[in-house]
Amino acid sequence: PLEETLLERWKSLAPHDLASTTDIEKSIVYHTTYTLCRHRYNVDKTAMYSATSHSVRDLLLKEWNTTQERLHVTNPKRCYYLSMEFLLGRALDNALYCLSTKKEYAESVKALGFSMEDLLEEERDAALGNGGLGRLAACYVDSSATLEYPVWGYGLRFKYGIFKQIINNEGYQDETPDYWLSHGNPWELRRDDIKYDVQFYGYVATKMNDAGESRLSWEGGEKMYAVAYDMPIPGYDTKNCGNIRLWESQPHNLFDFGAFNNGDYDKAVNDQKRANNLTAVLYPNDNHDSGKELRLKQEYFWVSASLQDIIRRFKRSKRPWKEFSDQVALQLNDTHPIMAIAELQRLLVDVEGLAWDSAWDIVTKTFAFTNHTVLPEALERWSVPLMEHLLPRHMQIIYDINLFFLQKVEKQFPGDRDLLNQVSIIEESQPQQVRMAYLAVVGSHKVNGVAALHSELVKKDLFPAFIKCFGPEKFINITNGITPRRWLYQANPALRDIITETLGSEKWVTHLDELAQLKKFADDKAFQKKWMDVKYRNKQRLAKWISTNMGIDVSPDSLFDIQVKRIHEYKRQFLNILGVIHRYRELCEMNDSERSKVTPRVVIFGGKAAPGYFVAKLVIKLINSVAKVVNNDESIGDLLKVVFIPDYKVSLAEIITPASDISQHISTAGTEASGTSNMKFVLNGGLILGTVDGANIEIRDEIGEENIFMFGTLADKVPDIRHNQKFYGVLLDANLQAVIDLIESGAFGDASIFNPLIDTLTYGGDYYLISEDFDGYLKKQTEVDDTFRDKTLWAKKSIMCTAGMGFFSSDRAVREYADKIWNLKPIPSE
Ligand code: HBZ
Repeated sequence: PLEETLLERWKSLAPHDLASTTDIEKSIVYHTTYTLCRHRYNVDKTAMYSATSHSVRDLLLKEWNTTQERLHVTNPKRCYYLSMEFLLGRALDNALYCLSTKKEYAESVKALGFSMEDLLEEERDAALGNGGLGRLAACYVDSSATLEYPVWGYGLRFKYGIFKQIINNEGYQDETPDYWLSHGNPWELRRDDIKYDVQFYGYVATKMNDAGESRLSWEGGEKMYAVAYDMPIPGYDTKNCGNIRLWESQPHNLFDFGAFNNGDYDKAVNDQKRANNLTAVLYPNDNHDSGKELRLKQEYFWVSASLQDIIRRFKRSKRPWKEFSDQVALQLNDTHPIMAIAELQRLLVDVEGLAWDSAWDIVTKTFAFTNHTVLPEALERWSVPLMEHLLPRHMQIIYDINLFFLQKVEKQFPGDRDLLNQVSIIEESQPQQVRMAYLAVVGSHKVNGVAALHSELVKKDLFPAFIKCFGPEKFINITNGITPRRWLYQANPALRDIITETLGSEKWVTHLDELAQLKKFADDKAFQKKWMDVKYRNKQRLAKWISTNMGIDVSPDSLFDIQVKRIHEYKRQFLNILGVIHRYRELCEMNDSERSKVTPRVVIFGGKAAPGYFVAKLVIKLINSVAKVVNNDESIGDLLKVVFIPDYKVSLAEIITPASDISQHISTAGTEASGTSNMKFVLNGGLILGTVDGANIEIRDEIGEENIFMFGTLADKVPDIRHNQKFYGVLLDANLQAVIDLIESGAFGDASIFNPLIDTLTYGGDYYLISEDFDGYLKKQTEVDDTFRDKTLWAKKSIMCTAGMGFFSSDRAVREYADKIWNLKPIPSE
């Protein structure tokens, strides 16, 4: 450390704020010259975006440093959010708002000959996630930073994020790699000094420690480096700055000179290739376990590096190990980081020399687990032979964890063999499997679901036997939330401004409950007009995007009906497109007078299918085939348009979300754990058409059932219906049969290609209950059409939607985590 007098000198020289637009201009020119090494004759939009971002990053780093200093001095309990995915989207606009300096930067950029809008469009999305789970992590770090909680995210720095989706000429999805770092990434900081060894393979040996006791030790195998990259996460209206630390894999032996000198060049580069591969790409499956060795390697690599980093920080505090859980809370975002449980136990026992029981006590007080799905195909299981091969010592530890746990259960419920089988972490299949979710339950002090219904299903369907062992208190609900900063303040400036004007302050941005005051204005004609004008402008903005990027003209006077999310059978985009075909059929049969009464509609889809998910990809193809026919049918005109927006991502969601009249959240009841786009649409004054599933239920309770269109089978009826279908087959709804007939007639091109999709309705049962729910769906759609024609009523509903959304702020959700799970207090920046 530097001496006192030197410290003073450093302080006096510390970079100052960029107080004037001239300062900002200077800073941008500085970065253009010295960071990018560009001459003023050679500055394009990309360079200007980068220089501006570096300038803004300076401001963030200043806050980052003071935040770290504050935490260093106060040394509070900290929480680490372990998430394989952080679906952050773009950073520049968000940072400018958080630092309340957007206006000044826009002016400076303009003075230098550019427009801020153009620069914002230059930024590539950080798309290090699949969907809801990854975006949730991004919202939670935003709220943690804003609320000044000492929370860091830990994840992986994938070179390639989720693939870029292209819709080819035949209407199928193609995938291309998303090399998001091609122009560099001004929002990250590589930390060459923060680097850990991570080991794989090898064997377990018995060794003597200094005290002459024998200890098990993991030897041999292969090693890689994990190198840290930090991404500062600005808080809104605070000087606090959060952080996401992402690990990149690097070869351990930079070059095998032995092999090289022997002329074996291939072997020499082998190590490097393997290491570079490890964090190269994010697995593109959502809600589906791939079971691949490389994935398990990624998972372990990430949790091992993160735990080493966390332990190093803890050790600096010189506290005894028994205080670890007073200083550290670890939140496991789904089963992906569950190896952390075995790894912490290993580090404490094998490396730090703690007794098994003391170590296990620490582990179970430190971890908590969030479950995001009850779909069986999504629950991770790893085969025992694979685990023994890749992580031999961890496999032993998992066996021991299981043994001690089962012994306890046996003691509590003597002779209950069934119970032992039900709760065993090891599944007795061929080969044996490690049930990661069970390991999570045994190794955590709290398990939470992500919406009220889901949390009930977690108890009832996933872990019933564990309730017997641990009691119900271990299982809690924390309903998801979204950050109002990105999803209203930033994405919908026009709505933001009238809300602020009406409420008289911006307090709602961090106290979303304030929106309830809008209810007073729901019947106010002048306010309704302003409100619906904003919606109209947002629809125009989206229509313009669609026209420019896709060459399809849609009218903002039509009802905009949107379903954007990952393409998955359980989310039932198939139901939506079947409904569209039904609508088209009806339109075709109408005369002019009947048509004149129809509510014109634009049906918009967006979302990626996992590259290996055949049926989901066929749904995309069907949507595009229908779109082609409908959009080119001149007799239909504006009465119906169908649009599949390619490459749906966070930055597109920011344009799409504010533009909906209706959005669809129509999963088979009991399958969508929560959903978070439903919250985004309603927050922006969009009504929703949804099933009685996930957070739709709580949205209904908050905004009032008169403001939501709900239909469909209830979750508790689903199992019986599926069971009956097995015996009696599926009787297709008559309207649905007519729709299928139309597809099979070749109306949308070669019908045979859709057979595998149509088969999912009948062959072996209609698992997602499309036929069962079809009639209710169509009826609700008719109600939507009728309601939309009553502009006053619609405006009122739209206002009531936004007004009722206070509860769904991620600020509320993060506070709940802090209070109910992490036992964490904010550390105020001022
Ligand atoms: O998590 C989603 C749920 O489907 C959604 O209902 C919920 O709102 C959201 C946030 O809680 N789950 C995912 O997005 N899951 C994944 O993306 C995923 C990715 C890789 C996997 C498994 C699941 O191996």
